[in-house]
Amino acid sequence: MNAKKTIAVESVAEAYLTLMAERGIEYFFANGGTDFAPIIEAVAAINEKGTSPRMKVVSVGHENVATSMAMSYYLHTGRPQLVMFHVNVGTANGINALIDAARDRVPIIFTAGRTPITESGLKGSRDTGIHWQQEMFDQAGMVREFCKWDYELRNAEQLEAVVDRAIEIATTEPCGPVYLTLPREVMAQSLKSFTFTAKPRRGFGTVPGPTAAQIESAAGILARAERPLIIAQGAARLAASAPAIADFAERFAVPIVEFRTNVNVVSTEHPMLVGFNPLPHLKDADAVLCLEADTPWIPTQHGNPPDDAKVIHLGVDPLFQRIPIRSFPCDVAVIGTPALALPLIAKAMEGRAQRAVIEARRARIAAAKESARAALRPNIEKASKETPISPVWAAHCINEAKGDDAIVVNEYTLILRYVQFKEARTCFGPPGAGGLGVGVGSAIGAKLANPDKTVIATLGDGSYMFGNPTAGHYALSALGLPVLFIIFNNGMWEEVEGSALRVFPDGHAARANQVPVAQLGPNPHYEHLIAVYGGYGERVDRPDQLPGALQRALHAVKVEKRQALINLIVGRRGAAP
Ligand SMILES: Cc1ncc(C[n+]2csc(CCOP(=O)(O)OP(=O)(O)O)c2C)c(N)n1
Ligand SMILES: [Mg+2]
Repeated sequence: MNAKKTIAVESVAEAYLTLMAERGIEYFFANGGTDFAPIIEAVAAINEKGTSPRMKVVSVGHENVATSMAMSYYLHTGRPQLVMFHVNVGTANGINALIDAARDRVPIIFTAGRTPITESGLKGSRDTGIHWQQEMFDQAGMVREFCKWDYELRNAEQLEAVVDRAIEIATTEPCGPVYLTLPREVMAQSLKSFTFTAKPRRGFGTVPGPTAAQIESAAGILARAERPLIIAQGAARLAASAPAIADFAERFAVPIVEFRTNVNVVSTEHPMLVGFNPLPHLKDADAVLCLEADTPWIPTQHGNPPDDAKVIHLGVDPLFQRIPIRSFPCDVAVIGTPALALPLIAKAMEGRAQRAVIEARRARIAAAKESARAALRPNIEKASKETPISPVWAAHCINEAKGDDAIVVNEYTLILRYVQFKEARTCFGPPGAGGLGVGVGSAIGAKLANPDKTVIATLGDGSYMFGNPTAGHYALSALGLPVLFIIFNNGMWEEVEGSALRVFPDGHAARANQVPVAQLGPNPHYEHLIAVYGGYGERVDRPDQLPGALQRALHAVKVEKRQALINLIVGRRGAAP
C-alpha cells in the first residue's frame, strides 16, 4: 500500500525538516544567517512539540568543518547527511570539502538559503542591506561542477518531489553531493498540514551492475595472469566492498597495493597487502585490476605497467567521466561495486586459474611481505634517537599506543608502512582531490559515528591550520566528544617545498637557505589552543618524550573524556626510509 502520512505543521520549513528526518537524515549541520529565519523557527517548533522523528541539529562554526563532518559521517555509516549554509557566502566556505566529497563519491545533501527574492510584500521579504548584494543570477553555478544535481525549492507543492529527488540522485552510484537552495519566502510560507508518501517509491541507493561480457573478459585476464596486481583506491568507501576485496585477493593470491586510499581497504595483516606504492609491483605485473581507482599510478613517478600487461578498471564509473583528462590504459571496464562484481569474477574464474601457480605466488608474496616488514625495524631503531623527532619514530609510537580499536584520520603526515590496522575501514586518509582542511572535521564526524571508539587525528601543521581548528575544537566541546589530535609540526608545507624541488631540482629555490613560500615557522604553541576548549595539550620536542605524552593524551581522551592535542615538533618526512 502506498500509504500517505499527514502531519500538522506551521510552515514550509517545518514540513521540509520533518520530511528530511522521515527520509532517514540524522544530522543537520548548520551555519546560519538571515536566510535561516524560517528554519530556526521551524526547529524551535519541532523541539517544542517533540515531533518524531527529529534530526539532530549541530551548529558548526565553519562550513568547511561542517561539510567534512557530513562527509566523514557518511564514510563511517553509509548514510548521507544534511548541511545548510548561509546563501552564496556560506556556500563558498564549504566548497573546498564539497570538492573532496564529489571526487570521492560521497553523497551530501548540501543546501543553502537564497537571499529573499522579493523586495517587500511577503513574509520573509528583504529586510536588510545584504539581501540585495547577496543575490546572484545563478547561485548554484558556484557548485554545479561538483554537484550531481541542483535545484531551487520554489513552492510547497513540490516539496516531497524535490526532497526525494535530491536524496535519490545523491545516493545513486556514482554517489555525490547535490545542491538545493531554499528561498526565505518559500520556507517562511504558512502551511497548516503536510501530506506525503510514508515510504517513498523511489530509487534511493541504486547501484549499476556489470554485464556478463565484462565479467567474462575480466575473469579471463585474471585467470591467465601469472603476476596479477590489485590497485585499490576508493574501494572501501562502501563497507561491503572491503571484505569482498580481501576475499578475492586471498583466494587467488593477488597482491594488493593500497594507493592513495581515503579509506583503508584491508587489514595491514592481510597476507596479500604488499604496500602503499605501486612500485616495484607495477613494472612486473602482467594484469592490473584497478578498483575504484581514479589514479591507479602516476606515470611520471611510477612509469606504466608493461605494454603487454592487461589493465582492468572496476568501479561504479570505472572511467571517471567527470575528470576531464584521464588516459590510463583500459582493456576491460567493469561497471559495479567491488562487493557486487568481484564475487562474480571469482565464480567465472573457478577451475580456470591454476592452483599451482596461485600457491607458488602466495608463498612468494608472503615471504616478500615478511622481509619488507623486517627491513623496517632498523629504521625505527635509528629514528628513535633523532631530534627533531623523525616521522618514522612518530608513526611507530602512535602504532604502539593507539590500540586495535582506534580510528585514525590522517591528513598528510602519518607514514602508513609503520602503522598496523587490524581492520579495514579504520584508517581514513586525505581525500583524493587533496582539498586540505578536512581532517579536523573528518575526525569529528568519525567520533560522532563511532562514539565508543578512540579517534586519533594525525594532521600536518598546515592541514591543521586549514582545518579551522577553532571551529573544530568548539564543535567537539559543544558535542562533548573527545578526539586526540597529533599535529606533525614541521613548521612548513613540506609537500609544497617538495613539489618545487621536483620540478626545479637544480634551481634557485633548491639553492636558497629556505625554500620560499613553504615556510610556516616559527612553530606555534598549538598545545595552548586546545586549552581554551578545556582540552589537554602537550608539546613534544624529543623522541623519548613521545610514548609518555601519548599515554597522557590518550588518558585524557579515554578516561577524562576531554579532547587532547600533542604538538609534535618533527623533522622532514620526505627522506624517511
Ligand atoms: C585547500 C588547499 N590549499 C593548498 C593546498 C596545497 N598543499 C598541498 S600539500 C600542502 C602542505 C600541507 O602542509 P602540512 O599539512 O603541514 O604537511 P607537510 O607537507 O608539511 O607534511 C599544501 C599547502 C591544498 N592541497 N589544499
Ligand atoms: Mg607541515
